[in-house]
Amino acid sequence: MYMKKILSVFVLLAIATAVHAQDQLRLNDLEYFERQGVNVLVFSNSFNGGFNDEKNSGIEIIHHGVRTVQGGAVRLNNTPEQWDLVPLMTDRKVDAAKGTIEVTMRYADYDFDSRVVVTAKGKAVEIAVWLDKPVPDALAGEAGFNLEFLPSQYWLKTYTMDGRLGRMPRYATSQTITRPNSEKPRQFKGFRTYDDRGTGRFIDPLPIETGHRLSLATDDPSRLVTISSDDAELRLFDGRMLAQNGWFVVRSVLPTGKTGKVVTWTVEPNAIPGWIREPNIGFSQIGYTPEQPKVAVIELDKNDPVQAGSASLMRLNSDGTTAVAYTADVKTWGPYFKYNYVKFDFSAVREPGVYYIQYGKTRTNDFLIDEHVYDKITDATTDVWVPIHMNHMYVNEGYRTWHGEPFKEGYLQAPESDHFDLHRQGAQTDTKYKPLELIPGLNIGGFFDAGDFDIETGSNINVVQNFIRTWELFKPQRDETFVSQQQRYVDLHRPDGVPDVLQFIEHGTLNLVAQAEQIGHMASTLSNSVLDNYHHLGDAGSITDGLHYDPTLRPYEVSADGRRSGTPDDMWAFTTRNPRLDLRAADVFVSAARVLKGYNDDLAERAQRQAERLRKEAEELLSQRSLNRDPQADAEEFWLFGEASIVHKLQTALDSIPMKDEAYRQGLRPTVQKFAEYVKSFDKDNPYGVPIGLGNWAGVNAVLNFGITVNYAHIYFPDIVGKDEVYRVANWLYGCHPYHNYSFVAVVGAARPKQVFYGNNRADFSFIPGNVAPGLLFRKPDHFENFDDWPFLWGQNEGTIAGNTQYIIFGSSLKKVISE
Ligand SMILES: [Ca+2]
Ligand SMILES: [Ca+2]
Ligand SMILES: [Ca+2]
Repeated sequence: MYMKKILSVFVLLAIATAVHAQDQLRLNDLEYFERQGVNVLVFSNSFNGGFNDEKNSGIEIIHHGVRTVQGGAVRLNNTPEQWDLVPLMTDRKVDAAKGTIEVTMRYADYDFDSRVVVTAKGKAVEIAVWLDKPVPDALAGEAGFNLEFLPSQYWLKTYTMDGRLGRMPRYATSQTITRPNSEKPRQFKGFRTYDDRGTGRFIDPLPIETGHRLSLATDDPSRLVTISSDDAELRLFDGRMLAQNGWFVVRSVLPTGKTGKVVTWTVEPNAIPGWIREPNIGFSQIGYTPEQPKVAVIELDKNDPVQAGSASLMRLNSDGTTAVAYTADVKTWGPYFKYNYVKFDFSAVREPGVYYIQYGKTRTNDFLIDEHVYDKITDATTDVWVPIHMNHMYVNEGYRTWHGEPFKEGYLQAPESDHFDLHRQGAQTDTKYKPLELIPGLNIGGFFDAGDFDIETGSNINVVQNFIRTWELFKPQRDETFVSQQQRYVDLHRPDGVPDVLQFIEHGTLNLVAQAEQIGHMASTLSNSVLDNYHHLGDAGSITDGLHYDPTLRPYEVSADGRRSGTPDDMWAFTTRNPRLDLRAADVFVSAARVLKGYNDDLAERAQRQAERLRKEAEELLSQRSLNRDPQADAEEFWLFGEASIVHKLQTALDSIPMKDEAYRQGLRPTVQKFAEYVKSFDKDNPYGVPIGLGNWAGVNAVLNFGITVNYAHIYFPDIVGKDEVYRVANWLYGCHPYHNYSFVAVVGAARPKQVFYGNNRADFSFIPGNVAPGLLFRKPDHFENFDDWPFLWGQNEGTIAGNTQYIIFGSSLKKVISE
């Protein structure tokens, strides 16, 4: 008893010391400020991504495990949009001794430099903006220091500004003014995000509140942040007034004519004392077949001690009772980035039924063990997601219209231009058309790229290829979709006697062949001509007015015959010739001709004819160009020898097996052996056993590629790549991954698929069934995330047409393996 008392005094002392140390924000070895429950990152991620303001950069706060604050930087707008200018980080200095991070930012368009110095001060950080030269006249009153708060984590929560109470709005309903366009800071490359309807004025949001001391989320300790400033006014804005993906913004305008330390804020994110993140039990939401390995991966806070013997599989009986089906010790895998991982193996349980996992106080939702759990994994994607993405069609489902027929006016020859979606049109059109001349016949077939509505030719080639591979290997006869090219009408859940995959191949081929016939070669893209309709959310049929653009009319004016308008909204075809793209198209045309023969003979013949012509012309062009080496070709070859090369090369070889003899197959054995070792290497690389990408776009495509190759390698070499390996990618996709345990495939995952995606209905915080999210986005230096209450970050939530058709191959090959 006595000894025990002494011990507890020691323990209490130790805890008190630890609590005191963890009370303070400290600059850690990974170069961010940390205390238990709070991380403050200062330009660990800078604004240099592919699409300007990706809402992933600047000063960021990860608050009790959720990245709720970002965008901290000198910005030129009250509520910056994606294409407003972002600062280039020109220098970043970390001073461990002083506990400061200093970042220098530059706006080259305005020759404007500023510095931000962030210093830990107890539980808070001081953020100071320094200027060596005053704010340029053109930015007077516009440049300010901004910090952005995630709306879905702050709406409906209470705040105070200088003692005045308020509640953060659920929907954008604050006030705006308009100002002359001449006062608007330049947007990216001079594009404009808005259509001013001929007024010559832009919209500027007014602040919701102003003052010097702001506390946000006073009713939620996990989100409470207090900001105070003596030398600058704080203004609270709602960025959603301009753009649905806007965040709440707190900002202070920089004073004009001043240098030195011009704005000082103290920012204190509240930390819940002793906070420990709840364990995330990763498992497959769609469930498990009785025979397959079943291993849950449990993600633990680094301060959360591993609980021995405490994982159980619980069975929900059909009479309403619950029973322990299995209990085992968890096995430690170890640390991976910021968390610690243990595994719970319940493979021994084979009895079909409804189960959940219990670890300590955490229990999962329920899932099935049953031999049929994989039967329907591709149905939502083929029956719903793909047909909704059919361009140039009216798409109906029951009582609901997904979209009207888009782009009835067709496509114009793009003039020489840069583009906001990473395309360029060179000075030469490489066609017989003059800039802005109508190229006839392109408004047919094809699939929307992703959360946007353009036809990316490269992706559409992939789509047709993916459907052809699916068709030739698995011959899916599923018919749930009515497709009439003559009526330009698609009706979901209405069988029409033709297998849907055949109709999808036809639909993709129609657009690609039209490009080859009308343009003479493949366009790089058929895309928006103006930024203000590129970010369209809503009915694809209303992106353009359906009337031919006539520059002799005034903007918004319609001709007397009602067929032309002065609104320059027509889509453009980007036609700079790329013979390598033409070769890819030629390959897919040959396969399409083979598949479509007997179903649509006319299209099959046209595809074959274009294949032969494109190949001949492309080879001639390439041999001419090889005298003068094409840098783009070098870049492509480099990619092939990069990280993806082993998977890519093996997949290409496996795809040829049906056309080759047994000697060829045997010749592949050493490569497949090597691949099998590569597959196993991921068990050491990370706790989840799949290739986890760390790029700005999360890695689902690489994971799916990997999964397809594992499936095919098992189909052709079951003695080298065992059946157990095919479940790796399925587990990952359907919930066994970091951050949360939701299925990355919309509606697929019995109890808990993700609920929001970056689809074209993202403004409704919704999803299109069958979409596959890119998944887990890595933020430097150690944070993975996938928001399920905020759809607008494309790098984690946007499914693409190429990726989702890749998923169909993955799912079809997995079903084949499992059914055998
Ligand atoms: Ca696009
Ligand atoms: Ca059909
Ligand atoms: Ca038009």
